[in-house]
Amino acid sequence: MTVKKRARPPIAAAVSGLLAATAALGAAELAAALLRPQASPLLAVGSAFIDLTPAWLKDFAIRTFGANDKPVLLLGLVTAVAACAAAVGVLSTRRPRVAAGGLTALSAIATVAALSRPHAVPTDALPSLIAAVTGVPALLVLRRARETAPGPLPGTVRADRRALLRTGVAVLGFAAISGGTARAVNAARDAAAGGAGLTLPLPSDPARPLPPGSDLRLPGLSSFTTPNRSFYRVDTALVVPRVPYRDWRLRIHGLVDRPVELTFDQILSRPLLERDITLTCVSNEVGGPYAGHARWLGVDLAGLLREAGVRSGADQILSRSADGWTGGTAVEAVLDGRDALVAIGMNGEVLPAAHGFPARMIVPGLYGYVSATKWVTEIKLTRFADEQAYWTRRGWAESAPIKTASRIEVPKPFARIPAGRTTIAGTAWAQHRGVAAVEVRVDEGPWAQALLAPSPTPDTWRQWHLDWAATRGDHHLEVRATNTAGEVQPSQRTPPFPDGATGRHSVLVTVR
Ligand SMILES: Nc1nc2c(c(=O)[nH]1)N[C@H]1C(S)=C(S)[C@@H](COP(=O)(O)O)O[C@H]1N2
Ligand SMILES: [Mo]
Repeated sequence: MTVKKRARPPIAAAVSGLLAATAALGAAELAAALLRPQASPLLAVGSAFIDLTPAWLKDFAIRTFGANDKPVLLLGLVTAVAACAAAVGVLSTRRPRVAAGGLTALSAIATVAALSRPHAVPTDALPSLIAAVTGVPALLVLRRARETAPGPLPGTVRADRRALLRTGVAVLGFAAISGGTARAVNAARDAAAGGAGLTLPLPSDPARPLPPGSDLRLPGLSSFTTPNRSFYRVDTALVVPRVPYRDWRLRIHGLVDRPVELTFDQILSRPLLERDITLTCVSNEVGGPYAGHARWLGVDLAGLLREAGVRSGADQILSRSADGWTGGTAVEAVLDGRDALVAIGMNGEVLPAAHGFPARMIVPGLYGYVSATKWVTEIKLTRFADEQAYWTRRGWAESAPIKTASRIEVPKPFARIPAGRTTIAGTAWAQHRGVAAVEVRVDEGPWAQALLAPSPTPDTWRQWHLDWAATRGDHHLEVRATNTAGEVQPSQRTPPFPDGATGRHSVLVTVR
């Protein structure tokens, strides 16, 4: 009888692969931190993945993971790299050349991704190349360490645990030091780029104070003004772009008579408007959270365009951000008298990095993807027929005015509430037209008029509330809004793609 010895899982080999990859990424991150953070292999691959993701998958990610979609993507990416690295490690025992080739192939993918990013420069290839130049030797050194001692039989070798451990610790130490230095360099750069210490000038045209009662201050109802910290964030940037304001320029060009280039200081020295504008994302589902209200400070975008002199035939403002994202806004909308801004302040603070520092666009009444370009560096007057913006290229509508919407925030879905008098409350918006009425019905009964809180302008949302004598049992609460043009929110449910969701929000509650 022959006893077959079961092969032991090649754990040491897999761990070696992981260590080699960690060292490779540590060195690459350090190179990226010193050259250009965007050139980090993980970021470049992740960003390329985001841009190549089909719309349905992106929709799914936003729906499923919400604001966590980016951490989830990064985690997925790291897991995939780790799996490849472990496989390369196992392979390296018998087929070192193939394993080295595998690592090199991974680095080549990252190189291509880095070089294909918008605004890429040739040196963006370096971090990924450095990853290969570090990873392959690390892999081979660890392989040698696994077989340095003579084995029990003549001509065989056996792992020398201590040598292996020593090499492993050295490789790990290298990874930790380079990765740690990269972090410190990035943190210092972010701090230098941010607007900390910057004081904003006072507006020459301040917003009127909010009318008393705009904020009903009901428990469970979102506040009228959304604090910057809790303001929703939607963008394609895997890490928040950090744009040093001293180097920042806004270039207005294309179909204009006089191209304009402005520095941040020039923006600061212009008359600044302060405006209350509620921002909404086209990806918001009925009743969803991607809407927020802020008081923005900025320069009059229409004024800037008039200075540049928009040529006839230009119908699109193609704005571009520091990270290459583009938004296409109708010239007509910006010039029709609404308060479109190049904003530098948000709720009395310098624009937070996540919301577009040093400057972003804000246009009342249009969904963010066609109006609210963050980290904006370029405004090009062009024609819709000639150039398409980021999401338009992916099938989303060219023209995307915000649809009238309303949501119930109190009570919460599936809440259990005591019988008797209670309050139903929520928010409604129809930016630039304004909300004229909100109605609520219980169990498909007659529509009842909710009481509308005042709003400072038609460009903001409005809170509403209604008293309800709740009776025992399960109830279905439903809301609909009407804008000032008399258009009632349609009952038909449509998904966000391609120009914004429609349908009524409703919640089920249990009254005890
Ligand atoms: N540079 C850049 N600007 C952008 C986006 C983006 O992906 N990149 N997303 C837009 C979208 S879809 C929306 S809804 C708003 C959201 O702005 P916020 O993140 O400040 O809430 O920003 C817009 N501006
Ligand atoms: Mo959006």
